Amino acid sequence: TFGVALSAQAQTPDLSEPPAIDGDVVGDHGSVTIRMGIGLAETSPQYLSSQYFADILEERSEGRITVNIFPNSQLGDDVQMMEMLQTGTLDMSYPSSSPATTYVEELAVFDLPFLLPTRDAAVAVMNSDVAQGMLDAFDGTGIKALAFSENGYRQLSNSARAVESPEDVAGMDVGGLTIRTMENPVHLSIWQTLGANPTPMAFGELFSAMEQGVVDGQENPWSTILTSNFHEVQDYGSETRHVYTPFIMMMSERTWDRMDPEYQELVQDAARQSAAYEIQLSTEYDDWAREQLEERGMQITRLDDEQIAAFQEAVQPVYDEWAPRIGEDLIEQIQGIVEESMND
Ligand code: KDG
Repeated sequence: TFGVALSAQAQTPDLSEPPAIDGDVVGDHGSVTIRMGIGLAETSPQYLSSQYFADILEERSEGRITVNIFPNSQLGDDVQMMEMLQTGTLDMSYPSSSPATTYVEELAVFDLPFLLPTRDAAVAVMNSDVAQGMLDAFDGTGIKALAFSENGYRQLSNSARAVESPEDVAGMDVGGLTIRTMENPVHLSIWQTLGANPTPMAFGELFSAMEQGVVDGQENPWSTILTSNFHEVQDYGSETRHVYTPFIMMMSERTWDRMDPEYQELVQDAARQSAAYEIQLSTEYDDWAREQLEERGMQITRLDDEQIAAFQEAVQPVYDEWAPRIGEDLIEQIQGIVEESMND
């Protein structure tokens, strides 16, 4: 309808055009159709960059490789879609790294709160050999991990009250906020430590859970909150930036193994290029999406350094609990990359 078309239009900022598609046309190795399931909506950087991925493959294969994208968790949530990749019932997916820790435990390093203070630092980490090692570690799981991009900095939203401090999350007299988390134990630990009542839940069920009051709130980047229309059921937002979550572009190993090496190389190439474009779009969305949410009536609390520090201090027990399990060496390696990027 008219209203829908208007709001969809309003929900895309003035974004960079995708880079021109370069590289040679590949040889004819037959027709391939790739079904790709994603969690987010058609206006998200995730979808727009997946479309670019599809365009690269289509153009460089002269139409022999087709990618069909299924948005809005319509084929399942991140956990289910990764299982479908393993069995070969789905060709590609694009989950957050957090639910993928069941396959590659080291990915949990990204779930540690306040570890990656700037986007440059996060990108430096994702471009590092350490991160490439995490992608390679999927070998043998039935999943071929192709590239990191970003979901981005997660922010808290809820329907109950403005949150400026850990005490507001815990709610002292009134009780802790009920917060949906991703299916990931470090995230559970973060929200338990802050005094909330965390409930892991599939992303696709989240909107109605908030609408029906099953949970008070959730946490996701502003772009996701906007493009999934969470502001319709969430009055309050807080710019906590508590976790930077990567996305991982993934393919079923069965699909990968069926493709000619030249096609494989093209897919790998297109994944890297579209992942870089996704990070660019996601960056452009960040402040813009927050402003859009404010315009749509969400009351957003910016936190100053001191207020952020209070959250950081409050979640210290999460490090104490998880650092030994994730690996002190790995954490130090990541912190080294962060420091280097901050000194550049
Ligand atoms: O496709 C990715 C989304 O399904 C998911 O990762 C979004 O961050 C997300 C969440 O909160 O589940």
